[in-house]
Amino acid sequence: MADNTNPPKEEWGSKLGVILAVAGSAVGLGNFLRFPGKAADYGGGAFMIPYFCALLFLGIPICWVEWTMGRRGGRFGFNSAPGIFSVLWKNPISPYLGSIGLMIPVVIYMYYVYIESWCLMYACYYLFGAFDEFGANTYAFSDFFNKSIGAEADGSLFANGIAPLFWFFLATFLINFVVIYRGLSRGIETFCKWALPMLIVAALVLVVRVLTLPEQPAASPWQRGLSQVISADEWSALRDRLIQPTLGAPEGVSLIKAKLAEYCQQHAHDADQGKTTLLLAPPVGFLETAAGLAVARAEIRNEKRGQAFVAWIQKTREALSTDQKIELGRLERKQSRLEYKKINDPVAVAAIEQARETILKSPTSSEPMPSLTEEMQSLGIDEATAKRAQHRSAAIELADLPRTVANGLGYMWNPDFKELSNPEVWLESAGQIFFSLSVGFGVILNYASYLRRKDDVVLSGLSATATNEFCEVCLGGMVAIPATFVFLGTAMTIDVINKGSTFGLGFTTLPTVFAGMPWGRWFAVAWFGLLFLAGITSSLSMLQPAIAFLEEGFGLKRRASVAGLGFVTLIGALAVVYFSHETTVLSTMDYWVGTFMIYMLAMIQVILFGWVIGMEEGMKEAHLGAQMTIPRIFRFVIKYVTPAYLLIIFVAWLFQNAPAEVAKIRQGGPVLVTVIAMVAFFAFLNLTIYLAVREWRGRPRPSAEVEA
Ligand code: ALA
Repeated sequence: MADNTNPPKEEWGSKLGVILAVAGSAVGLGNFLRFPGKAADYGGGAFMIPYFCALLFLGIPICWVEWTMGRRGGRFGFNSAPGIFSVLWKNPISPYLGSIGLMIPVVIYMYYVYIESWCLMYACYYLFGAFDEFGANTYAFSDFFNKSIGAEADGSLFANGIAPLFWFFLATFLINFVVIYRGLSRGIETFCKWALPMLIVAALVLVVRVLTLPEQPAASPWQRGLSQVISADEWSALRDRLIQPTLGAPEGVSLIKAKLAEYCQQHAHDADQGKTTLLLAPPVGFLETAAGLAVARAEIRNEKRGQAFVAWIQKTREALSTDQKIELGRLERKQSRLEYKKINDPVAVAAIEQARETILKSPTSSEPMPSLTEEMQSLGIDEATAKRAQHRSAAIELADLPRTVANGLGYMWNPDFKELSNPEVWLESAGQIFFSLSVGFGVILNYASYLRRKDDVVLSGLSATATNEFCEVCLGGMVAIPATFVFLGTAMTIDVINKGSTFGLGFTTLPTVFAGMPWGRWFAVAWFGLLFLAGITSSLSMLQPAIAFLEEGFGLKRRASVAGLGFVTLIGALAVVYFSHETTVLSTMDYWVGTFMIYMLAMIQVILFGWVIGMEEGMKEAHLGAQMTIPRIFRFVIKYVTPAYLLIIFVAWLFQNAPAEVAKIRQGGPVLVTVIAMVAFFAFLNLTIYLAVREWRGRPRPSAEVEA
C-alpha cells in the first residue's frame, strides 16, 4: 500500500469554477429528458407546485447541508463521505454510514456512462448524416434504438461481432477517466467551465428554434400510422409524395391498408408465439382490427404488455363510471397489471378481470369497438370532463389541436390541479428534485470539501441550484414536449408521455421531430451534443468521491486511484452493457441505488446536520464567509420539516413501489443477480472503509482550527 503522508490537498481554482462544477454535476440528462416527461405527465403547470415544494423543503436545504458539511469535513483533511462523516459525528458507525455516499455515485456512474454513450453515438451519427435515410420513420428509429442498445436480448451487442455502440461506450468511459485523471481543477473544473456554457448555448439555440416553429399541418391518422409500419427505404421513397395534399390518392390509401394488414398479421403471429410485444405506438385503429385484438389476446395469454393493456382498458371502460374511466386512463401509462390492481375499488377491479376474460374469449372477427368520443357522447359526458380524459388517456385520439408552438406549450404547461390530490405526483416531484440537483448523491459533499474555510457556501449553493433550475424549467421544459407536439400532434404526444419513457422520448420520438425541421440534422447534433456534455459533467462528479476515498483511505496516488476505480466501474458498466435486455439491470440499479439509497443518504445528512451537529453550530458553520444569510425559517425547516417530508415521501414511495420490486427479485434471473452483486459490492465497500478507518487512526490530520 501506500506511503503514509497525505497527498497534497486539492483545491478549486476559482469561485466561478466550483459553482460551474456543482451546476455541471446537477445539469444532466434529468433536466432535458426526465423533467419534461414528468411535468407533462403529472399535471403540467400544476406539477410545479409539488416540484417547488420539494425544491424549497428538500432540495435547497439538503443542498446547503451538503455544502456546509462537505466544507467542514475538508477542513479536517477529508474529502469522501466516510471520512467527512467520521469527523462530523464521533461515533464508530459514522464512517460506515458514509459508505452509502460512495456506493451511490459509483453505481449510478456504471449505468449513466452507458446512456451517455448513446448520446455520443447519436450525435456522431447525425453529424455524418447516418440517419438521413430514416426520414421521419418512428419505426425505423425505434428499431434502430432497441437493436443498438441491446434491448432485445442480453449480449446482443456482441452477437454479430462488436456493435458500434460498444466503441462509443469505451470512448465515453475513457473521456470521463481522462478528465478525472487530470485532477480537480485542471480536469473537472476546466471541463465544466467550457462544457456548461456550451451546452446552455446549444439548449438556447434549440429553445429559439422550437419557439419560432411555424404551425405544422396535421397528418391524417393513416398518414401517422404509415411512418410506423413501412421500412425506412419505403418511407424515404414515399416521403416526398406523402407530404403533398394528394395524400388521399386511392393508390396511396390501398398501399397503406395493405401495409397495415401485413404489419398486424406479422405481429399477431409473433405475439401468439410469445415472442414479441407491440410496445410501439400502434397504428391508429389497430385494435379495432381482428388482428389487433388477436395481438392483445396473445399478449394477455403470454403475460406480455404492449397492446394487451390498451385493449384491456378499452374493454374495461365499458363497465366504469366516468371518474373511474379517467382514473384508469391515468394509470394506463404504467402499462402493468399490477398497477391496475391498485385501483382501490371493487367495481373497477371486477371490471378489469371481466375485461380480461372478455378479450381472451372474444372471437377473432370482433365487432369494431366504439371510439371513446362516441362512447362519451352516448353517456352524456360533459365537455370539460371529456377534455380532461382527452388530456390524460393514452393511445386514443380524441382530437388533434392545431399544431402550433402555443398549443405545444399549453399541452406541456396547462395546469391540471386535479393531479395534486394524487400522492404519486408528490413522490415523483421529490424524486425529480433529488435526481436533478444531484442532492443526496454524496457528490456535493465531496465537491464542497475542496473549498477553503471561508469560501462562501450559501450563495454558491443557491447559485448552482438556480443554474440547474434554469436549465431544467426554462430550457428543458421548452424543447422536447412542445417540439413533439408541433410535429407529431396531440395523440402521439400523449402516447409518448403516457409511456413515461425518457429514452423513448429522447432517442426515438425526437429524431422523428428533427426529421421534420429544416436543418433538423444540425439541431439533432446540438441536441445529442448537449445531452452528451450534460451527461459528462454529471458523471465526472460521480467518480470524484471514490477517487477521494481511495486517496485519503489508502494514500494512493492519482494514477493508482484512477486505475482502481476504472477497473471496478468498468466491470459494473460492462455488466450493464452485456445484460442489456429491456434495460433490466440498469433499471434495477436505478431503483435500489439511484432512488432507495438516495432517500437514505439524504435522511442521514439532514439528521447529522440538524440533530447531531446541532442547528446553532451548523448554521454558524454555514455562515462562515457567507455572502448571504440563510433565512431563519430554514432552521426550523432543516430540523423538522425536511426530515418529516423525507420520511413521509420515503415511506409512501416504499409502500407504492417496493412490493413490485421485491416480486421482481423473487422471480430470480438478472434482477436477483444484480441485487446480490450490489449487496456484495456494498459489503466490499464497508470492508475497505474498515481498513481505511484503521489507517486514519494512525495518521496525523490537519486541525480544523489552524487551517486557513
Ligand atoms: N443530476 C444529474 C442529472 O440530472 C444526475 O442527470
